[in-house]
Amino acid sequence: MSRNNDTIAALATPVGSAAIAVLRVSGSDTEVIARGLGLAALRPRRASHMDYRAQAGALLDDVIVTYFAGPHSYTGENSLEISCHGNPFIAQKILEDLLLRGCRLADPGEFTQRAFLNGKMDLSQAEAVMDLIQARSDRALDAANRQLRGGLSKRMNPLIESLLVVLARIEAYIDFPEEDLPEDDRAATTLAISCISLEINRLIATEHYGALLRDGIKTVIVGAPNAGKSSLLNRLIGRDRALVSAEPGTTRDFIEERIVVGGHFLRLIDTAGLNASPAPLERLGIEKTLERAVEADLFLIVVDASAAASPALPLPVDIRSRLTVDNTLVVLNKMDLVKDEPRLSALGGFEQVKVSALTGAGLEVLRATIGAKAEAFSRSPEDLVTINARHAHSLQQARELLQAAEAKFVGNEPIELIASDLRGVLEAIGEIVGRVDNERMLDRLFATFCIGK
Ligand SMILES: Nc1nc2c(ncn2[C@@H]2O[C@H](COP(=O)(O)OP(=O)(O)OP(=O)(O)O)[C@@H](O)[C@H]2O)c(=O)[nH]1
Ligand SMILES: [Mg+2]
Repeated sequence: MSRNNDTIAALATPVGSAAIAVLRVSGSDTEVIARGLGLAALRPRRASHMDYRAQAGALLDDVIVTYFAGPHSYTGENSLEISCHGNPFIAQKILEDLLLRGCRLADPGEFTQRAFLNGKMDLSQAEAVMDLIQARSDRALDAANRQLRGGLSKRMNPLIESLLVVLARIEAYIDFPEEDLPEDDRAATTLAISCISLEINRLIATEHYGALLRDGIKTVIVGAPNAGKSSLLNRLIGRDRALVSAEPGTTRDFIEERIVVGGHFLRLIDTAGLNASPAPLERLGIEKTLERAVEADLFLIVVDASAAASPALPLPVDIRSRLTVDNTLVVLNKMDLVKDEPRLSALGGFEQVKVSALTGAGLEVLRATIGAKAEAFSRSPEDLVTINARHAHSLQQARELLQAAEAKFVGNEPIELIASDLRGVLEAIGEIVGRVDNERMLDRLFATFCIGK
């Protein structure tokens, strides 16, 4: 028995009091353990209500046990799910008993790792399981579900196929160094390499979107002191998180909260008011604000619309240079104090929403507008796949090797050097789905090429 099919057990639900807790068992001894628990008929996917008795005889709980026969299980192995009452003490007793019965405590992610090793899913799908568990917005959920159903693999496979074709085409000439690649093959190879390169670039470009889905759209609330930034944050998150006071310069440190607006996951950041002549401590806060603001995705510029003077903002150039029509929303706050139209010449170019953080007026419109902004600037095609940092790393490696191969190809360098680079590209891309299918490559090589030419 190897470490890859010994029998593992773990609590599958969080530790804490709940209606139920679920324990999982998977591996080669599953049947023996199931019978030991008193499950006589091992009928797959049938839930059995039974007493759970520890090996020593003590009654621990009444439980529901479901047996899954491999390969039609999550891990691909025979496995069990045991639902007990959601008491961490009971779950722990059952887990200890399962260990006594011969299970090993599972490592983190080990059930999914087995699913991967047993061919139930590829690496990108295994990663999608994590994304699914962590999804915090409709969009993130959507992307994770797509990836779990093989979205990324579907994009990778044609790439792998084209690379195999290119390799097949040129590798046949390795054994005939005196022969030049015929013009047809040269042209086809050049075209294929640029198509592959285009697709790799397209995929790399989705990394930022993936980060937005996973980590949230970084939305920074900026504005002059006392404009009502903290009041707005509190309104948007629905509780009094940030300190609000009539005294300017209240917020010193930035405050970050996560919210979902219109199906988008936002990291909402309240910052210190931008004061042109700040006190020393205030200055530190402002520096932090600037740090946050330069890397923000979305800007909510809060303006006190009731201020007598035209509320032109002392927006530092670092921020001003980042503002675009797509990523900026001007929030005219304190509308409850405004009798006439608010004046706002300096920021006239940006979309504006009138609100009162005090009364809550205009907040629904603001939410909808933020949602629309988030939508517009993170808009992506239907077949969108998003990549994570690991995928990006592999793709960048693939891109470098592909560029090297291209340069060698243009420079008429020896085919074996080009082929070696391209095999590197194949390997880098294979890492994404977690397989470097050399056997398939060889089959393909000989199947598509007639060497007797
Ligand atoms: N009338 C009215 N007062 C508001 C509104 N929003 C905020 N205020 C008041 O304005 C003052 C400043 O509000 P804050 O939310 O602390 O403003 P801030 O922009 O976070 O201020 P700093 O952190 O000091 O930069 C407080 O007295 C709030 O009660 C509003 O919509 N209407
Ligand atoms: Mg504040």
